[in-house]
Amino acid sequence: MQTTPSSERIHIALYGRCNAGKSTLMNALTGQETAIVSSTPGTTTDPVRKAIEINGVGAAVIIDTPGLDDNTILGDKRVARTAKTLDQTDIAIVLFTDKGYDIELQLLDECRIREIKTIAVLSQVDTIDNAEALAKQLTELVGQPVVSISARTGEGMERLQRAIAGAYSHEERLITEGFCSAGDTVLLVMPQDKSAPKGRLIQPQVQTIRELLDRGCTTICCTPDNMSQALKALAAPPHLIITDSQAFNSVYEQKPAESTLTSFSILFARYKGDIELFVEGVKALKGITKESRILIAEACTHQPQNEDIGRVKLPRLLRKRFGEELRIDIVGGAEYPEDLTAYDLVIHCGACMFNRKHVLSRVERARRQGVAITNYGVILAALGGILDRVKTH
Ligand SMILES: Nc1nc2c(ncn2[C@@H]2O[C@H](COP(=O)(O)OP(=O)(O)O)[C@@H](O)[C@H]2O)c(=O)[nH]1
Ligand SMILES: [Mg+2]
Repeated sequence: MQTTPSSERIHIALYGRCNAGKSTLMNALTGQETAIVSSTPGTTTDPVRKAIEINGVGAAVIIDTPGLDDNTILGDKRVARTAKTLDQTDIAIVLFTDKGYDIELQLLDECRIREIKTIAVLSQVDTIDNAEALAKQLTELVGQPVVSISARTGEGMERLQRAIAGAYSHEERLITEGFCSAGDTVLLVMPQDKSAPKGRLIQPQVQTIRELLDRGCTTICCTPDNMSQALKALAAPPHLIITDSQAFNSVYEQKPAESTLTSFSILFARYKGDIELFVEGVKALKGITKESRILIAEACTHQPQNEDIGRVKLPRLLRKRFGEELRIDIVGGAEYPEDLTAYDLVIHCGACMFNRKHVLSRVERARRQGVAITNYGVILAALGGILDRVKTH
Protein backbone atom coordinates (compact mmCIF):
# COMPACT_ATOMS: atom_id res chain seq x y z
CA MET A 1 0.00 0.00 0.00
CA GLN A 2 2.89 2.37 0.70
CA THR A 3 3.66 2.38 -3.01
CA THR A 4 0.56 4.42 -3.93
CA PRO A 5 2.11 7.85 -4.55
CA SER A 6 0.78 10.60 -2.31
CA SER A 7 -0.46 12.48 -5.40
CA GLU A 8 -2.93 9.62 -5.97
CA ARG A 9 -4.18 9.50 -2.37
CA ILE A 10 -7.21 11.24 -0.96
CA HIS A 11 -6.07 14.00 1.44
CA ILE A 12 -7.90 14.23 4.77
CA ALA A 13 -6.88 17.08 7.09
CA LEU A 14 -7.67 17.69 10.77
CA TYR A 15 -8.43 21.26 11.86
CA GLY A 16 -9.33 22.91 15.13
CA ARG A 17 -7.98 25.03 17.92
CA CYS A 18 -4.97 24.15 20.07
CA ASN A 19 -5.60 21.18 22.37
CA ALA A 20 -8.77 20.17 20.52
CA GLY A 21 -7.27 16.70 20.20
CA LYS A 22 -6.18 16.77 16.54
CA SER A 23 -2.88 15.00 17.09
CA THR A 24 -4.53 12.43 19.34
CA LEU A 25 -7.12 11.77 16.65
CA MET A 26 -4.40 11.52 14.01
CA ASN A 27 -2.70 8.84 16.08
CA ALA A 28 -5.99 7.04 16.70
CA LEU A 29 -6.80 7.02 12.98
CA THR A 30 -3.37 5.83 11.94
CA GLY A 31 -2.94 3.48 14.89
CA GLN A 32 0.52 4.93 15.41
CA GLU A 33 2.19 7.61 17.47
CA THR A 34 2.86 9.75 14.42
CA ALA A 35 2.02 13.12 15.91
CA ILE A 36 3.18 14.54 19.22
CA VAL A 37 0.33 14.88 21.69
CA SER A 38 0.65 17.41 24.48
CA SER A 39 -1.46 19.73 26.56
CA THR A 40 1.02 22.53 25.79
CA PRO A 41 -0.66 24.66 23.12
CA GLY A 42 1.35 24.98 19.91
CA THR A 43 3.02 21.56 20.18
CA THR A 44 2.24 20.67 16.57
CA THR A 45 4.32 23.23 14.71
CA ASP A 46 4.06 22.04 11.12
CA PRO A 47 1.46 20.03 9.29
CA VAL A 48 2.30 16.32 9.80
CA ARG A 49 1.37 13.87 7.07
CA LYS A 50 0.85 10.13 7.28
CA ALA A 51 -0.14 7.70 4.57
CA ILE A 52 -2.82 5.25 5.66
CA GLU A 53 -5.43 2.89 4.32
CA ILE A 54 -9.01 3.69 5.37
CA ASN A 55 -11.98 1.31 5.19
CA GLY A 56 -14.30 2.33 2.40
CA VAL A 57 -11.87 4.91 1.10
CA GLY A 58 -8.59 3.20 0.34
CA ALA A 59 -5.26 4.96 0.09
CA ALA A 60 -5.30 8.25 1.96
CA VAL A 61 -3.01 10.82 3.52
CA ILE A 62 -4.00 12.20 6.93
CA ILE A 63 -2.72 15.70 7.67
CA ASP A 64 -2.46 16.89 11.27
CA THR A 65 -2.27 20.68 11.49
CA PRO A 66 -1.19 23.26 14.07
CA GLY A 67 -3.99 24.96 16.04
CA LEU A 68 -5.93 27.65 14.20
CA ASP A 69 -5.85 29.87 17.29
CA ASP A 70 -2.12 29.60 17.97
CA ASN A 71 -1.23 32.97 19.48
CA THR A 72 2.39 32.25 20.24
CA ILE A 73 5.07 34.30 18.49
CA LEU A 74 5.39 31.74 15.73
CA GLY A 75 1.63 31.27 15.70
CA ASP A 76 0.79 33.47 12.74
CA LYS A 77 3.13 31.56 10.48
CA ARG A 78 1.70 28.27 11.68
CA VAL A 79 -1.83 29.41 11.11
CA ALA A 80 -0.85 30.52 7.60
CA ARG A 81 0.71 27.13 6.92
CA THR A 82 -2.41 25.42 8.24
CA ALA A 83 -4.57 27.52 5.93
CA LYS A 84 -2.35 26.56 2.99
CA THR A 85 -3.05 22.87 3.60
CA LEU A 86 -6.64 23.61 2.53
CA ASP A 87 -5.34 23.85 -1.05
CA GLN A 88 -4.72 20.11 -1.10
CA THR A 89 -7.48 18.91 1.21
CA ASP A 90 -10.24 16.68 -0.17
CA ILE A 91 -11.96 16.13 3.19
CA ALA A 92 -11.59 18.47 6.19
CA ILE A 93 -12.36 17.10 9.64
CA VAL A 94 -13.12 20.10 11.87
CA LEU A 95 -12.81 19.42 15.58
CA PHE A 96 -15.16 21.39 17.82
CA THR A 97 -14.71 21.62 21.59
CA ASP A 98 -16.59 23.41 24.35
CA LYS A 99 -14.07 26.29 24.10
CA GLY A 100 -15.84 28.38 21.46
CA TYR A 101 -16.91 27.96 17.85
CA ASP A 102 -15.83 31.07 15.97
CA ILE A 103 -12.70 29.80 14.21
CA GLU A 104 -14.26 26.40 13.59
CA LEU A 105 -17.30 27.96 11.90
CA GLN A 106 -15.05 30.25 9.90
CA LEU A 107 -13.09 27.27 8.69
CA LEU A 108 -16.26 25.42 7.71
CA ASP A 109 -17.30 28.46 5.66
CA GLU A 110 -13.93 28.60 3.95
CA CYS A 111 -14.27 24.89 3.10
CA ARG A 112 -17.71 25.49 1.60
CA ILE A 113 -16.33 28.26 -0.60
CA ARG A 114 -13.55 25.96 -1.75
CA GLU A 115 -15.91 23.02 -2.19
CA ILE A 116 -14.00 20.89 0.29
CA LYS A 117 -16.06 18.14 1.92
CA THR A 118 -16.30 18.64 5.66
CA ILE A 119 -16.95 16.48 8.70
CA ALA A 120 -17.79 18.32 11.92
CA VAL A 121 -16.67 16.53 15.04
CA LEU A 122 -17.23 17.25 18.72
CA SER A 123 -13.95 16.17 20.25
CA GLN A 124 -13.05 14.79 23.69
CA VAL A 125 -16.65 14.04 24.64
CA ASP A 126 -15.39 12.00 27.60
CA THR A 127 -14.44 15.30 29.25
CA ILE A 128 -17.60 17.25 28.41
CA ASP A 129 -20.48 16.99 30.91
CA ASN A 130 -23.34 17.88 28.61
CA ALA A 131 -21.78 16.46 25.46
CA GLU A 132 -25.02 15.21 23.98
CA ALA A 133 -26.79 18.56 24.34
CA LEU A 134 -23.77 20.38 22.99
CA ALA A 135 -23.57 18.08 19.96
CA LYS A 136 -27.22 18.75 19.25
CA GLN A 137 -26.75 22.48 19.56
CA LEU A 138 -23.72 22.35 17.27
CA THR A 139 -25.56 20.29 14.68
CA GLU A 140 -28.05 23.12 14.35
CA LEU A 141 -25.38 25.77 14.36
CA VAL A 142 -23.27 24.21 11.61
CA GLY A 143 -26.18 22.83 9.61
CA GLN A 144 -24.70 19.36 9.26
CA PRO A 145 -24.40 16.27 11.48
CA VAL A 146 -21.81 16.49 14.24
CA VAL A 147 -19.99 13.28 15.11
CA SER A 148 -19.19 13.02 18.82
CA ILE A 149 -15.89 11.30 19.50
CA SER A 150 -13.31 10.62 22.10
CA ALA A 151 -10.02 9.61 20.56
CA ARG A 152 -8.99 8.57 24.06
CA THR A 153 -11.82 6.13 24.86
CA GLY A 154 -12.53 5.22 21.24
CA GLU A 155 -16.14 6.38 21.52
CA GLY A 156 -17.58 7.41 18.18
CA MET A 157 -14.50 6.38 16.20
CA GLU A 158 -16.44 3.90 14.08
CA ARG A 159 -19.03 6.54 13.32
CA LEU A 160 -16.24 8.87 12.27
CA GLN A 161 -14.78 6.24 9.93
CA ARG A 162 -18.20 5.82 8.36
CA ALA A 163 -18.55 9.59 8.00
CA ILE A 164 -15.18 9.70 6.21
CA ALA A 165 -16.25 6.92 3.85
CA GLY A 166 -19.54 8.77 3.28
CA ALA A 167 -17.81 12.06 2.49
CA TYR A 168 -15.53 10.32 0.07
CA SER A 169 -17.19 10.25 -3.30
CA HIS A 170 -15.23 7.83 -5.31
CA GLU A 171 -14.70 9.66 -8.52
CA GLU A 172 -12.50 7.38 -10.51
CA ARG A 173 -10.69 9.48 -13.04
CA LEU A 174 -9.11 7.90 -16.03
CA ILE A 175 -6.07 9.29 -17.80
CA THR A 176 -7.27 8.08 -21.19
CA GLU A 177 -11.03 8.55 -20.74
CA GLY A 178 -12.61 9.51 -24.05
CA PHE A 179 -9.43 8.78 -25.99
CA CYS A 180 -9.84 5.03 -26.42
CA SER A 181 -12.05 2.17 -25.31
CA ALA A 182 -11.80 -1.55 -24.55
CA GLY A 183 -10.38 -3.55 -27.43
CA ASP A 184 -8.57 -0.59 -29.01
CA THR A 185 -4.94 -0.79 -29.96
CA VAL A 186 -2.85 1.98 -28.46
CA LEU A 187 0.72 2.75 -29.47
CA LEU A 188 2.92 4.47 -26.90
CA VAL A 189 6.00 6.25 -28.20
CA MET A 190 8.44 6.72 -25.36
CA PRO A 191 12.00 7.93 -25.91
CA GLN A 192 14.38 6.36 -23.38
CA ASP A 193 17.23 8.79 -23.69
CA LYS A 194 19.93 9.86 -21.25
CA SER A 195 17.51 11.89 -19.15
CA ALA A 196 15.32 8.80 -18.55
CA PRO A 197 15.92 7.07 -15.19
CA LYS A 198 17.99 3.90 -15.29
CA GLY A 199 16.18 0.57 -15.30
CA ARG A 200 12.64 1.87 -15.05
CA LEU A 201 9.95 3.93 -16.72
CA ILE A 202 8.76 7.30 -15.45
CA GLN A 203 5.54 7.47 -13.46
CA PRO A 204 3.22 8.91 -16.17
CA GLN A 205 4.26 6.14 -18.57
CA VAL A 206 3.79 3.42 -15.96
CA GLN A 207 0.39 4.78 -14.92
CA THR A 208 -0.81 5.05 -18.51
CA ILE A 209 0.31 1.53 -19.44
CA ARG A 210 -1.34 0.10 -16.34
CA GLU A 211 -4.59 1.91 -17.06
CA LEU A 212 -4.66 0.82 -20.71
CA LEU A 213 -4.12 -2.80 -19.66
CA ASP A 214 -6.90 -2.49 -17.09
CA ARG A 215 -9.17 -1.00 -19.73
CA GLY A 216 -8.60 -3.97 -22.04
CA CYS A 217 -6.61 -2.10 -24.67
CA THR A 218 -3.85 -3.79 -26.64
CA THR A 219 -0.91 -1.74 -25.58
CA ILE A 220 2.20 -1.52 -27.75
CA CYS A 221 5.29 0.39 -26.67
CA CYS A 222 8.17 1.61 -28.81
CA THR A 223 10.81 4.31 -28.94
CA PRO A 224 10.59 6.95 -31.70
CA ASP A 225 13.27 5.06 -33.68
CA ASN A 226 11.15 1.92 -33.78
CA MET A 227 7.85 3.54 -34.54
CA SER A 228 7.72 2.58 -38.22
CA GLN A 229 8.54 -1.05 -37.36
CA ALA A 230 5.86 -1.06 -34.69
CA LEU A 231 3.31 0.24 -37.18
CA LYS A 232 4.33 -2.41 -39.73
CA ALA A 233 3.89 -5.14 -37.13
CA LEU A 234 0.26 -4.16 -36.64
CA ALA A 235 -2.47 -5.50 -38.94
CA ALA A 236 -4.33 -2.17 -38.73
CA PRO A 237 -3.35 1.36 -37.67
CA PRO A 238 -3.61 1.92 -33.90
CA HIS A 239 -6.69 3.80 -32.68
CA LEU A 240 -4.59 6.06 -30.53
CA ILE A 241 -0.96 7.09 -30.43
CA ILE A 242 0.39 8.64 -27.24
CA THR A 243 3.79 10.21 -27.59
CA ASP A 244 6.27 11.99 -25.43
CA SER A 245 6.12 15.65 -26.56
CA GLN A 246 9.83 15.54 -27.30
CA ALA A 247 9.24 13.16 -30.20
CA PHE A 248 6.13 14.86 -31.45
CA ASN A 249 7.23 16.00 -34.88
CA SER A 250 8.65 12.69 -36.06
CA VAL A 251 5.64 10.85 -34.64
CA TYR A 252 3.27 13.24 -36.37
CA GLU A 253 4.98 12.64 -39.71
CA GLN A 254 4.68 8.87 -39.40
CA LYS A 255 1.18 8.83 -37.97
CA PRO A 256 -1.42 6.92 -40.04
CA ALA A 257 -4.33 9.25 -40.93
CA GLU A 258 -6.80 7.04 -39.01
CA SER A 259 -4.93 7.25 -35.71
CA THR A 260 -5.72 9.86 -33.07
CA LEU A 261 -2.64 11.52 -31.66
CA THR A 262 -2.06 12.93 -28.20
CA SER A 263 0.83 13.31 -25.78
CA PHE A 264 1.51 12.15 -22.24
CA SER A 265 1.75 15.75 -21.07
CA ILE A 266 -1.63 16.65 -22.56
CA LEU A 267 -3.22 13.58 -20.98
CA PHE A 268 -1.74 14.44 -17.60
CA ALA A 269 -2.65 18.12 -17.86
CA ARG A 270 -6.19 16.87 -18.25
CA TYR A 271 -5.96 14.20 -15.56
CA LYS A 272 -4.43 16.55 -13.01
CA GLY A 273 -5.93 19.90 -13.87
CA ASP A 274 -8.46 21.62 -16.05
CA ILE A 275 -7.43 21.01 -19.65
CA GLU A 276 -10.15 23.18 -21.15
CA LEU A 277 -9.02 26.14 -19.05
CA PHE A 278 -5.36 25.42 -19.90
CA VAL A 279 -6.11 25.36 -23.63
CA GLU A 280 -8.12 28.57 -23.24
CA GLY A 281 -5.38 30.12 -21.10
CA VAL A 282 -2.67 29.50 -23.65
CA LYS A 283 -4.53 31.78 -26.04
CA ALA A 284 -3.24 34.64 -23.84
CA LEU A 285 0.04 34.16 -25.73
CA LYS A 286 -1.54 36.24 -28.49
CA GLY A 287 -1.59 39.28 -26.22
CA ILE A 288 1.91 38.83 -24.77
CA THR A 289 4.42 41.58 -25.55
CA LYS A 290 7.90 42.26 -24.24
CA GLU A 291 6.29 44.36 -21.48
CA SER A 292 4.21 41.44 -20.23
CA ARG A 293 4.77 39.61 -16.98
CA ILE A 294 4.61 35.84 -16.75
CA LEU A 295 4.62 33.57 -13.70
CA ILE A 296 6.09 30.09 -13.95
CA ALA A 297 4.99 27.97 -10.98
CA GLU A 298 6.66 24.68 -10.13
CA ALA A 299 5.27 22.18 -7.66
CA CYS A 300 8.61 20.85 -6.56
CA THR A 301 11.68 22.63 -5.33
CA HIS A 302 14.09 20.14 -6.92
CA GLN A 303 17.56 21.02 -8.13
CA PRO A 304 17.39 22.42 -11.65
CA GLN A 305 18.69 19.98 -14.26
CA ASN A 306 20.50 20.94 -17.46
CA GLU A 307 17.44 21.17 -19.61
CA ASP A 308 15.08 22.06 -16.83
CA ILE A 309 11.77 22.92 -18.47
CA GLY A 310 10.47 25.55 -16.04
CA ARG A 311 13.69 27.29 -15.18
CA VAL A 312 15.59 27.09 -18.46
CA LYS A 313 13.73 25.81 -21.48
CA LEU A 314 10.43 27.70 -21.16
CA PRO A 315 11.95 31.10 -20.28
CA ARG A 316 14.32 30.70 -23.20
CA LEU A 317 11.53 29.86 -25.63
CA LEU A 318 9.34 32.69 -24.34
CA ARG A 319 12.10 35.31 -24.45
CA LYS A 320 13.07 34.22 -27.94
CA ARG A 321 9.53 34.74 -29.05
CA PHE A 322 8.54 37.87 -27.11
CA GLY A 323 11.83 39.63 -26.36
CA GLU A 324 14.67 39.36 -23.90
CA GLU A 325 13.08 41.96 -21.58
CA LEU A 326 10.03 39.79 -20.92
CA ARG A 327 9.55 39.63 -17.16
CA ILE A 328 9.33 36.07 -15.95
CA ASP A 329 9.03 35.17 -12.26
CA ILE A 330 9.65 31.60 -11.23
CA VAL A 331 8.32 30.19 -7.96
CA GLY A 332 8.67 26.70 -6.53
CA GLY A 333 6.95 24.59 -3.89
CA ALA A 334 4.54 26.43 -1.65
CA GLU A 335 5.45 29.90 -2.96
CA TYR A 336 2.44 30.26 -5.27
CA PRO A 337 1.28 33.89 -4.72
CA GLU A 338 -2.14 34.74 -3.28
CA ASP A 339 -2.42 37.67 -5.70
CA LEU A 340 -1.81 36.75 -9.32
CA THR A 341 -3.27 39.87 -10.91
CA ALA A 342 0.13 41.33 -11.77
CA TYR A 343 0.56 38.53 -14.32
CA ASP A 344 -0.62 38.25 -17.90
CA LEU A 345 -0.20 34.51 -17.83
CA VAL A 346 0.50 31.80 -15.25
CA ILE A 347 2.22 28.64 -16.44
CA HIS A 348 2.05 25.73 -14.00
CA CYS A 349 4.18 22.61 -14.13
CA GLY A 350 2.67 19.16 -14.61
CA ALA A 351 2.50 18.84 -10.81
CA CYS A 352 3.30 15.13 -10.66
CA MET A 353 3.86 15.55 -6.90
CA PHE A 354 0.52 17.25 -6.24
CA ASN A 355 -2.88 15.72 -5.79
CA ARG A 356 -5.57 16.91 -8.20
CA LYS A 357 -7.26 19.05 -5.54
CA HIS A 358 -4.04 20.97 -5.06
CA VAL A 359 -3.70 21.75 -8.77
CA LEU A 360 -7.36 22.70 -9.01
CA SER A 361 -7.05 25.06 -6.00
CA ARG A 362 -4.27 26.91 -7.81
CA VAL A 363 -6.15 26.93 -11.10
CA GLU A 364 -9.23 28.24 -9.32
CA ARG A 365 -7.27 31.09 -7.76
CA ALA A 366 -6.15 32.27 -11.21
CA ARG A 367 -9.62 31.85 -12.65
CA ARG A 368 -11.22 33.85 -9.84
CA GLN A 369 -8.74 36.65 -10.37
CA GLY A 370 -9.31 36.66 -14.13
CA VAL A 371 -5.72 35.63 -14.88
CA ALA A 372 -5.01 33.24 -17.76
CA ILE A 373 -3.46 29.97 -16.63
CA THR A 374 -1.99 27.10 -18.58
CA ASN A 375 0.50 24.34 -17.93
CA TYR A 376 3.87 23.15 -19.22
CA GLY A 377 2.55 20.45 -21.51
CA VAL A 378 -0.04 22.69 -23.11
CA ILE A 379 2.22 25.71 -23.62
CA LEU A 380 5.07 23.62 -25.00
CA ALA A 381 2.62 22.08 -27.43
CA ALA A 382 1.36 25.55 -28.37
CA LEU A 383 4.84 27.03 -28.80
CA GLY A 384 5.88 24.02 -30.85
CA GLY A 385 2.86 24.38 -33.11
CA ILE A 386 1.56 21.01 -31.96
CA LEU A 387 -1.53 21.97 -30.00
CA ASP A 388 -3.95 22.10 -32.91
CA ARG A 389 -2.67 18.76 -34.23
CA VAL A 390 -3.40 16.72 -31.08
CA LYS A 391 -6.53 15.64 -29.32
CA THR A 392 -6.64 17.55 -26.02
CA HIS A 393 -10.02 16.55 -24.53
N1 LIG B 1 -9.78 12.99 27.93
C1 LIG B 1 -9.37 13.19 26.69
N2 LIG B 1 -8.24 13.86 26.46
C2 LIG B 1 -7.85 14.05 25.20
C3 LIG B 1 -8.59 13.56 24.09
N3 LIG B 1 -7.95 13.91 22.94
C4 LIG B 1 -6.85 14.60 23.34
N4 LIG B 1 -6.78 14.70 24.67
C5 LIG B 1 -5.75 15.38 25.46
O1 LIG B 1 -5.79 16.77 25.12
C6 LIG B 1 -4.46 17.31 25.06
C7 LIG B 1 -4.24 17.93 23.68
O2 LIG B 1 -4.29 16.90 22.72
P1 LIG B 1 -3.59 17.04 21.30
O3 LIG B 1 -3.99 15.86 20.51
O4 LIG B 1 -2.14 17.32 21.42
O5 LIG B 1 -4.35 18.34 20.76
P2 LIG B 1 -4.03 19.20 19.45
O6 LIG B 1 -3.38 20.47 19.96
O7 LIG B 1 -5.36 19.52 18.87
O8 LIG B 1 -3.17 18.42 18.54
C8 LIG B 1 -3.54 16.16 25.38
O9 LIG B 1 -3.19 16.22 26.72
C9 LIG B 1 -4.36 14.93 25.07
O10 LIG B 1 -3.96 13.81 25.82
C10 LIG B 1 -9.80 12.83 24.37
O11 LIG B 1 -10.52 12.35 23.48
N5 LIG B 1 -10.12 12.69 25.68
MG1 LIG C 1 -1.34 18.88 17.73
